[in-house]
Amino acid sequence: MHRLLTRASLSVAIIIGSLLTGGAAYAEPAPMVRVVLESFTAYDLEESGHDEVYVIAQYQGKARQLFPTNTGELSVARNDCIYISGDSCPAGTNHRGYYSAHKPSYTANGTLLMVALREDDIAGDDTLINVPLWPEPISETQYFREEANINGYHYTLNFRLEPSY
Ligand SMILES: [Ca+2]
Ligand SMILES: [Ca+2]
Repeated sequence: MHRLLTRASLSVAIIIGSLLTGGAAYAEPAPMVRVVLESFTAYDLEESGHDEVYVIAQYQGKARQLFPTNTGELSVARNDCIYISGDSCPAGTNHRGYYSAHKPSYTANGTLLMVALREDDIAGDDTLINVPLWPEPISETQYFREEANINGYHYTLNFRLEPSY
């Protein structure tokens, strides 16, 4: 009887082992996430005439500017859509392309990561959109579509998190 049980346990172990091997064909969740800026649109400005905007990622007390890549900020007018990657600009907006952005990777361990669209101002920069994230390991890209239509301005911000190894 003891011998039979051992044999049964062994065959179960072999079946489980082959299932695990099959499972390995799927992508393992990545230990890091990469922030990829796609676009943002200024439907209505925070100031009159032009806003001077930039996008940053904040992680563990450090800010990394994603856009523009040469630091500083970009002057945008009402209805400008700043395109970097991903979905095309909404119909009726003024498509402004040929831009690139930094794509930093962060450890996916649930630590707070904030992606923010900000407006340069002498009296302290204005945060137009702030997206708090607590990234966990992912195996598929996650898309973020944020919109702020408050305090007299109206912006959208599109970015994605990609698995990063
Ligand atoms: Ca301002
Ligand atoms: Ca300003």
